[in-house]
Amino acid sequence: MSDTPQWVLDKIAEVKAQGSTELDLSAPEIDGGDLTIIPPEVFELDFLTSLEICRHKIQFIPSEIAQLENLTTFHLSGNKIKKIPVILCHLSNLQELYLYDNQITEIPVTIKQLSHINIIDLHNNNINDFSNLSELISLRQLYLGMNRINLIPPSIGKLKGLVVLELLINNIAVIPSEICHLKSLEILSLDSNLLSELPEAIKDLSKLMQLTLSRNRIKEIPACIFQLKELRLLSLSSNEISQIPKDICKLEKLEKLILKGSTNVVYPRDYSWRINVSKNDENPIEIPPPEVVDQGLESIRNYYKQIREEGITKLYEAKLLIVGEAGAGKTTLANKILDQHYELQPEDTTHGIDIHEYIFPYQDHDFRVNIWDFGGQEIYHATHRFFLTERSVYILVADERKEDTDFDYWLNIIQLLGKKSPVIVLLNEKLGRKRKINESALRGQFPNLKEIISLDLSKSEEIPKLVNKIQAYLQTLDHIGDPLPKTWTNLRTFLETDGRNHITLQEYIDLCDDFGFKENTDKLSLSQYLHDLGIVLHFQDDPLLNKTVILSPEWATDAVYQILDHPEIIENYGTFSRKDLQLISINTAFDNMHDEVLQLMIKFKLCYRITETANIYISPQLLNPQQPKYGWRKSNNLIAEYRYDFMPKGIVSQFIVEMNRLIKDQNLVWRSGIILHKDNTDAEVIENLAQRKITIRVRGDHKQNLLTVIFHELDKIHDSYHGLQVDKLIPCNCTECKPKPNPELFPFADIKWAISKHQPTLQCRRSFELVKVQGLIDEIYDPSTNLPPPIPNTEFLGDERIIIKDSTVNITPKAVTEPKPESPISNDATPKLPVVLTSSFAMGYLFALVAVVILVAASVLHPISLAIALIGITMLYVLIGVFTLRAADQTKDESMVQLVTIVLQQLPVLGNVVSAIRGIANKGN
Ligand SMILES: Nc1nc2c(ncn2[C@@H]2O[C@H](COP(=O)(O)OP(=O)(O)OP(=O)(O)O)[C@@H](O)[C@H]2O)c(=O)[nH]1
Ligand SMILES: [Mg+2]
Repeated sequence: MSDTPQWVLDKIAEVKAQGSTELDLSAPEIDGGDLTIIPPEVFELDFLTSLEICRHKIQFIPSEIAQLENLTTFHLSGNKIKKIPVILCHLSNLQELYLYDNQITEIPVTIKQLSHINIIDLHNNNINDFSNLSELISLRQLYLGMNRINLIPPSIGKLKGLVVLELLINNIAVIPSEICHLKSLEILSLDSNLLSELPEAIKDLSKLMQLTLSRNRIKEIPACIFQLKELRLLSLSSNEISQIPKDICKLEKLEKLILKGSTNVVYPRDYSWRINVSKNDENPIEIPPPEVVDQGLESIRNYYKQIREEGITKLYEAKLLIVGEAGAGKTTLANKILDQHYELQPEDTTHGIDIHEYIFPYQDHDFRVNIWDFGGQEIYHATHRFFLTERSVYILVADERKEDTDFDYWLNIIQLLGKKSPVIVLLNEKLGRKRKINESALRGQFPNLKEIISLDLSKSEEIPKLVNKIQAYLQTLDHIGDPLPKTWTNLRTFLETDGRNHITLQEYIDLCDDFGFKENTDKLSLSQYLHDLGIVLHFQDDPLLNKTVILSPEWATDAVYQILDHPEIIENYGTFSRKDLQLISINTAFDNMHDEVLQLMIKFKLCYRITETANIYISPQLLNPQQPKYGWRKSNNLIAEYRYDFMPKGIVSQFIVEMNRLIKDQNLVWRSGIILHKDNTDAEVIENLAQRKITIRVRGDHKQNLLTVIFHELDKIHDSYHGLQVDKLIPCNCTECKPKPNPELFPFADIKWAISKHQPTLQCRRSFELVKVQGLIDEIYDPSTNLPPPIPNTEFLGDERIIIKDSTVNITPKAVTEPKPESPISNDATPKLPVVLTSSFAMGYLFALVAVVILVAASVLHPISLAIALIGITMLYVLIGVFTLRAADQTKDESMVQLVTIVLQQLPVLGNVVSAIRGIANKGN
């Protein structure tokens, strides 16, 4: 009797009855299918033109395949095929061959017999040589991503009809010049390889519309690219490119230039997350200035147009940031830089930030430095992320006497926010006191730490040397001497002389017009550039704040900090009313600007308005540090966690501001935590700075929904710190963990990795149960929130070829037939033993096995006793298993023999042997 499952026989009968020439036996989910061979009945259907059997466990293609001589489409992706048999090449009518997501290592030489082949998709296999494909002159699309290719054969030039060539995620270091013969090529994907240059011959690909080269080692955009007149999309993110040359303007048809991030990355297949592109994948671009580049391709084109029309000037201006704990000597240092003969005196503590202008001569120019002297008190730390900018020089001042400086925290936050900006540590030996710090360890950990200087600021003779060093580091900043259009520097000089603290966006735009700016993108690029250099403040992404350009950053920071520093507000644990602001009368300069100041604070996530009252605000970092007492039922919670390599201060206070609309009881919000309430559901979110983690517990009717919202908000905050290393952990939902208040947690990175590897399950470390990856995601994500899923499942392919899939799937461009989703295969029909048996009993079985072997080895037992003991242990286990299955009524239709096989298959060691024997038996059939 045939072993072919009934559902296959039914499908075949249906095809015959309908007179269809297409048969699809694919499983809906990866590894979801249970076929280990192509059912023999299929080979009787010699009228088939299309056969699809995807996502099963098929290991080989039998010779009977040659009987299907009418096949034009053969789709066997997502199986376990190791070899393309020669016999397959006899299918001379074949036009489309899909064998992706298999384990193929070689392409047979006979493949050249497929003289009508149009599409070959072999992505995600183990192929390293594809030269045998070179004779297939009818080939239009070739997909070879995710293989082990390190060489493109020169014979590739013979594939003259090729339209799509996809070779991403391989180890290719060189492209042969013969590629220039591919005159029909429109899409060339070479991301995630080892390329540092391209052959000049690329310029001859006159039809090329899409060239993707992200994640390679390119330092300079190869000049030949600028001759590809038809190019619409060029992707270069995550390379080492520092300059976009003006020749980019020659690519008139270019619509998209991708220089960082994964958004809009376009692939013929959905690789986006197999290659794990993140939005932080950038290039170290200096020219044009990053603010111009960030505004997009049009802005880059305008920048060069302006330079062409008006000529250039150079900018010698930079920001020097002095940070450290309160009383360390920052203000004293700032004063010493401004005037080396400055006499030390008792200084008032700095409120917020003091900004000073400092000018020194440099190469016949004035080099202008904006010194930002930060108040050291803890309360100011939460706003650091707005002001600790890139492309600046940092001085971390540490008081040697107090020894209170947390070098790890400061150097980490500077590295996170200042990126490659050089850092000088100044050990201020007040009263000549010195301390040893572990200099080499710090230097190893923080490559941007340039100098550690010990010095007593009261000794004037040591100051000139220090100031010279600071000047030298300022001069080495990459943007110094950047060419800028003349209009930019003219307007910058004008703004400097403008006495106003702030102007409206319209006034700024009018000024730009007066100075000859033509494009709006240029005006915004300039305000962003000045914002980054600390010259103005313009928050372009905030709907209220973007209407004001703050010409005096100090004015704005003073306003904010005077509120936070106010004793009454501190005493009220951060609660204040709009009226209080007038009473405080922080500074007459703020009159009529209270709304803007409040909005600035909300923008900085420093306060929120209590929803139920009209004008009461709360600043969460001033809240009571004491966690309030409240009851929390621990059963049936949804648990999650974030763990940080380095945890910046203020994440939870920003979160509180963002989520304030879900606060039901203001008494249940404290400095490091919050209780949220939504639709009969509560969530507790608590920050633990010492352990560098945030823990989340959710209980109630709509746990997934609330957790989806919490994840979304926290992820948004994390994203605002580009490069923050944080892992999200989500709960295991195996039968043992699910009811527990402390389930096993899976790092989200593992989930992504499992999906990229087509691994449908992960093993719980506690119960050893296999849990479905998709099930883990479903547990934490509620699509009804309309928030983006934790793992993107849609990709947009240029000319509206939209690809929509579940998160574990492959993608097919328009030309390729999409596998039909529905299939009668159940996901996993095999009855499962209870976890107790598969975990603890299995362990017991293994233990007994090892014990018996040791006893034999030690000659305590005779080898015959070993055999008897093994059989005895196994039989005992099998009996228990069989009776358990019967008792659970999972298997009323199974015979005793089948039940024994099922139990044996779930035993460690023996299970593998039984499966192997079954596999061989099936092959034999
Ligand atoms: N003797 C001596 N006193 C110093 C030295 N550096 C700073 N001081 C004194 O230490 C006190 C605090 O110095 P500041 O420069 O105000 O410290 P700060 O880091 O700006 O402090 P905050 O603004 O509160 O963050 C002042 O009274 C200084 O005069 C030093 O090198 N030697
Ligand atoms: Mg100070």
